[in-house]
Amino acid sequence: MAWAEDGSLLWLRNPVPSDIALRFDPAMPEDDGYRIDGRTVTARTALGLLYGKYALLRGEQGESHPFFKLRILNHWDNLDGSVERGYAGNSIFWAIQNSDVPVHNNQGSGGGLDTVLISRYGEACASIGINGTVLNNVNASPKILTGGYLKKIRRVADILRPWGIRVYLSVNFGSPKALGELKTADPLNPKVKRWWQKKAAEIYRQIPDFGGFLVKANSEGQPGPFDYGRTHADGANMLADALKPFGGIVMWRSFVYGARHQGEDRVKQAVSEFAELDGLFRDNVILQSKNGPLDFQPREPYAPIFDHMSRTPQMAELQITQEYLGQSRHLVFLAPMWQEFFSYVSPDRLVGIAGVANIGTDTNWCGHHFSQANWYAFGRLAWNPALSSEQIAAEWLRLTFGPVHPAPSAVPCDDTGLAALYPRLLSLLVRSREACVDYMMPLGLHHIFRFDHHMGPDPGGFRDDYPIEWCPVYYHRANRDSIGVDRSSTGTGATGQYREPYRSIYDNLASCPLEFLLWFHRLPWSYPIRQTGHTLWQELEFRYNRGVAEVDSLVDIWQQVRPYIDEQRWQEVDERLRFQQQDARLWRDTCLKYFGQLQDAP
Ligand code: GCV
Repeated sequence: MAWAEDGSLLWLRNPVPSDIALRFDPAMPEDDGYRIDGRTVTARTALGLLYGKYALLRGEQGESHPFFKLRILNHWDNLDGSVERGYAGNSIFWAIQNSDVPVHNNQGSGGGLDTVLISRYGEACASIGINGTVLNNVNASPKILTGGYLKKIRRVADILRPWGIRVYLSVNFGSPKALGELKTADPLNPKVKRWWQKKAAEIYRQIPDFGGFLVKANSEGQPGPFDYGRTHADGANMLADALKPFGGIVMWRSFVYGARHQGEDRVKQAVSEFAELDGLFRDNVILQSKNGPLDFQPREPYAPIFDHMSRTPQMAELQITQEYLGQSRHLVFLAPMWQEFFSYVSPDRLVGIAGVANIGTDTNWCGHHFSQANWYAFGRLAWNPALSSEQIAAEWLRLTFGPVHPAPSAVPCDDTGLAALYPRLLSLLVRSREACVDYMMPLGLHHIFRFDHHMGPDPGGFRDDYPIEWCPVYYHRANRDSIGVDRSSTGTGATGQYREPYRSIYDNLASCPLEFLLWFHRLPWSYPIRQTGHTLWQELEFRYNRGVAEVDSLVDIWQQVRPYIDEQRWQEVDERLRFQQQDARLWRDTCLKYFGQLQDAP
């Protein structure tokens, strides 16, 4: 099987066919959708035609329209070129200073910008319908708003515009003060308001289609309106007013804990802080919330904040980079997790979706070849959240590993053997997230990762110099007798934040789904699991072992596809799968040993 030499263009190895007819139809619905009939693409907009061309490449026919208006990647890229929670090299936007780290395909002469790379990124995003990108980390450096950086951002925006991608920035709420231009960043202070208005005007002079700001405020040490006794609404509205004349939006994050509601169960704090503000935000403010109430765990119940903000536009933030799912070293296909979220939070309630990107300067973009499937899946679900995981996985597998057309004559292009193995590969891909839950944290366990880097298990993790919400022991509370957190109405009351029927389903031990059991309930080790006939302890053992066996199956199928995949990619994936195999065992053995010893303690 042939593999494009540059090794980088993922699902776009096959060029868009050149014999396509393109037609405008002003009578089509007012969006960037398309209609494909044979090799004719029809759309109302130029962007619709572009999207349609890529849809044709993946074999689509018929009419299709974007579900979410905002389909945005969030890059947690720092200005020094590093990427927070990035596992695929450095930032593609912000160069590492004085570094000889090679940037692949660096043919661009953009004065510190790899214009070719950024354009390819734009094409890859456009091919799956992504239409916005936040270029820098939510832990934002105030410097991003200074002249030199704005010039650079303008150039990035110019490169991405032909691909239909609008540029957004994360901003530091304390910027006017941090940059030494004002003595305060109080959102109600007239000078502060004026500062942001001027800054917005300066940005729009350079980038007329600039999208707006993403803000992490009063969270994990970031400055925010609380610093001045103001509310999140005061802060968000002040920025929204500055952007409004230019059509910009503010995406204000609800990921907060340890500030105003310090000491409360961490998973309750977003609702405690934001619910009372519903209806108080300007119409160009969108509340952006992570899918779960904690922090991108392999499995969480949905975040109940989505049930509380009926008068505020909302966006869901999903994490494509696998901070808590084996990073770029485990094969975990995330579409099933995101679909699970949509089964609780109807996409109709959301105006957009954001995905924390897993993209860096690694030659294969994402560190693990299969992590590209998560970038792809994010785009496809942002376009159509009703797509099945199977369909997305099948598309991606075919585009990524299928034959390259036209096949180079020197390489025999027989994919019948691979086709025979596809169903198994596909099914393992789709099951890989459930496998990860099983070998890391089954039955609703969560956040038992090693400190700081979040790779690997540390069920006994405790440091008294850290906030308790960063310590694994806070999340399972296991002792000699029991394990789990009572978040029911007799415990922290987190179940009370959910709409019915979920409030009752989760609150009641008998109806609580097994996958959330220890998230919502604290139970003795001998608790009988009605559905399986196991005790709680036996069920944990069973699930840990099941997860490990699934990874073994992945390794096995990867051996079988070897003849049909180019050797380089096969080797690179194989090496990571073997690491995952070891790591799954490490998770199982460490957790079972720790929990087992607790029960044996005198
Ligand atoms: C960008 C978690 C991550 C942080 C991240 C934060 C957030 O705490 O570990 O790296 O910061 O979430 O989403 O703001």
